[in-house]
Amino acid sequence: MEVVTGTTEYFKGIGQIKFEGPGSDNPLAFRWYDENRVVAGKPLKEWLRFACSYWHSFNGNGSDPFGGPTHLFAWDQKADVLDRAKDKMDAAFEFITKMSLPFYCFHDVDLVDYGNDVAENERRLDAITGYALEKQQASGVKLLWGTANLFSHRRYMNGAATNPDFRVVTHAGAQVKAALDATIKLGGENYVFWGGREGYMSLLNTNMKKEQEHLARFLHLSRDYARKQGFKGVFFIEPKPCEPTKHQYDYDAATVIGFLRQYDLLNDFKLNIEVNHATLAGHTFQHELQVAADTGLLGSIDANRGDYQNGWDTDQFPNNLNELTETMLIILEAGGFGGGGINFDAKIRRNSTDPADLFHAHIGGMDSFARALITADAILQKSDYLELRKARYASFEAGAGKDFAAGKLNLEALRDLALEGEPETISGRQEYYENIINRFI
Ligand code: XLS
Ligand code: NI
Ligand code: NI
Repeated sequence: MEVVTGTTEYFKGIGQIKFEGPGSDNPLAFRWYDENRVVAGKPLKEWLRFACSYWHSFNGNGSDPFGGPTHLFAWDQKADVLDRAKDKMDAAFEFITKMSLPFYCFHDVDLVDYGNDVAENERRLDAITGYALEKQQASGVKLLWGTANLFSHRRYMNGAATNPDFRVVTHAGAQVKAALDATIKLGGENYVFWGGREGYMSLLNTNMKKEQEHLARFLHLSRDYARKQGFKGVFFIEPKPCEPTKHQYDYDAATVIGFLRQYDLLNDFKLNIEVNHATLAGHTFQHELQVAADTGLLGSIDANRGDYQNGWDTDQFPNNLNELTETMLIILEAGGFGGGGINFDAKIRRNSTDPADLFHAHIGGMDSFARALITADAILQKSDYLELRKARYASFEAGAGKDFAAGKLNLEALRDLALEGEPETISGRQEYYENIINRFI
């Protein structure tokens, strides 16, 4: 990939990050992410399909509830809205190409500031996506997914598609229409719905059934519009249990799958599973991935991690090899992503203020995933992991167990078979399985 800079170079002194192998002592190099290395029949770059998230990397200014911005961006200075947006895009493509990230993801309002005028917002988005198209063509970087931010503007404080006021729903519709147009124009491979405020703060003032019906209706309209415009990609729902609402309707993977089934959306929608959302829902990330994979709906992931002491979506960069190896076991067994990839929905800390910090964060995330994929593949190829798990269910492979699984036995038959006596105990061997992971890291 060619490095693409604008007239100003924003990350001066940092060149393109290269693979140098585990022996390298260069902190600005990949040790494991050799994009062309073939694992399980495909190069790493095709398995992993890394994406940079525009909002964290180029808009996230380090502010928190206790203090204002600490990241003062050189690309965020000009007075004119579009000039500022173009500077930001120059910085974004410089970073993305220096990192050799094949994809990026955005919300409409990440690319350019929105005001309250619907038609003016459409013009702004159209202008900046024209510029993005040039950048994509010059670099070969592609859009993994686009989305609309339906949670920051104050009009969405009671929800967007699920707002009790229809006039707010119309604004959500206008915004999604424009975001779909932008995604299609840029050849976006997928489109995401994260329902930040699609939920409630109190059931006392909420008609949950009505709101969920409106959400389903809204998704149907969006799908129909995009298909009419020729969009061939996948729509993703990104589950999250809460934050900013007390309860979010897309609570977790199982809840979303039930919703998609109930409202006849299974043909067009898959899931975008985020690590820290899984843990907020009281699950592991692996659990959420497995639920999605078992239904054939594992579309994409938002990679990050929470903090063991903090109960909110801290969006830290991933670095836990044990957990990532378990993750990659599931993704490998599922045959990869259904249209998506790995979007780093993650941010550097408030006090990470060197331009190099953004590079270290992404290098760490990409290397961790690459190493986890290589490790998981070795486990599947060289260990007894799959055989052992299969053997646990051997009693369903023949005789009465097989008949039961095929629906050929009734409850009375089970009772009669139980007369054969008490089964011997069989170990679940959990410690043995855990050690397999460590053996191959
Ligand atoms: C917030 C979500 C958000 C989505 C995109 O928690 O993760 O960043 O990925 O709207
Ligand atoms: Ni996310
Ligand atoms: Ni999140």
